[in-house]
Amino acid sequence: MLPRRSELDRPPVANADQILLVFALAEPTLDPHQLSRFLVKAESTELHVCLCLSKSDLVTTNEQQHWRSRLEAWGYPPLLISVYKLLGLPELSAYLNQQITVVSGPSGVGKSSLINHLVPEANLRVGEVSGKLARGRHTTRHVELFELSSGGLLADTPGFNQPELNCPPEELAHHFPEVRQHLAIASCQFSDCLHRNEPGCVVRGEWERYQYYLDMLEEAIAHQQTLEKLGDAESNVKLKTRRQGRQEYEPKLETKKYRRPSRRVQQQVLQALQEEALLDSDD
Ligand SMILES: Nc1nc2c(ncn2[C@@H]2O[C@H](COP(=O)(O)OP(=O)(O)OP(=O)(O)O)[C@@H](O)[C@H]2O)c(=O)[nH]1
Ligand SMILES: [Mg+2]
Ligand SMILES: [Zn+2]
Repeated sequence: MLPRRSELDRPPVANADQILLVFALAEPTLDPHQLSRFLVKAESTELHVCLCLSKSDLVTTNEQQHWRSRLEAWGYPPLLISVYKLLGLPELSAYLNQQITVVSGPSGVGKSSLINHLVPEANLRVGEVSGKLARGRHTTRHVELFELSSGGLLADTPGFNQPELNCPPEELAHHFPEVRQHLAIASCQFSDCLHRNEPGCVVRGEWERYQYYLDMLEEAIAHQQTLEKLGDAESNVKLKTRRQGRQEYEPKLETKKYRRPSRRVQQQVLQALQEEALLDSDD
């Protein structure tokens, strides 16, 4: 096994250099909230993120231009492609050259179709999109690496629709290029500013995704609180400070195991488990 330079948990891929996030311009409809969640999730890996908009053959040039300038303002100049009409593919190939790239995105956006075009011998199964929302059908079920003839590896991955936002609340803002840009020229009055209502905040303001940031922040805070409570309820070790300030974990007393957790903790654990089950079934 080679040493690991990077490691993703979902999809499980080690030593990737970059993420190619694929979203379709249509079929399924491009949802800016969903795209933002994927972008934040991708940024949290600290790998380089490239945004690719597929199925450009399905929309007008006006629509293409709309998304191009909107996403440029977010900090992600997109690469527009069509596998059907063979558009934008040489530019994309240049980006993939000699790199290990994870291809990620919702189900049905054409990840496997793209890889089939770039690596014909991959011969991947491709699925129809269906239903009113033209959702994908989760055709790809596993992660596989393919070798590009020009050098480099591409990982096909199963699409999923709702990435979980599990980054610490104080890190969230750094996953928005717009915020990084603000903070490169000025600082908030408080170093631990969460950019909500704090005085002297330089991030709060009129950028398009500011409300998305606030919504995701609420979610990240709730997620952290659930984790803390789960930890409290389930942990069977406790931190003990010994002589000379040395800290050690020691098992909690046996009797603890039989003590009923409080109703409140039981409720929270249940709720967290239910949410987890819902997220899984959404995939
Ligand atoms: N119009 C158009 N349709 C495309 C294009 N590329 C792929 N498709 C269609 O999009 C549908 C989904 O393609 P897939 O390659 O299976 O999508 P995927 O992203 O791998 O989906 P999952 O494996 O479910 O995550 C198929 O019906 C493809 O034929 C394109 O450039 N234009
Ligand atoms: Mg696929
Ligand atoms: Zn601030």
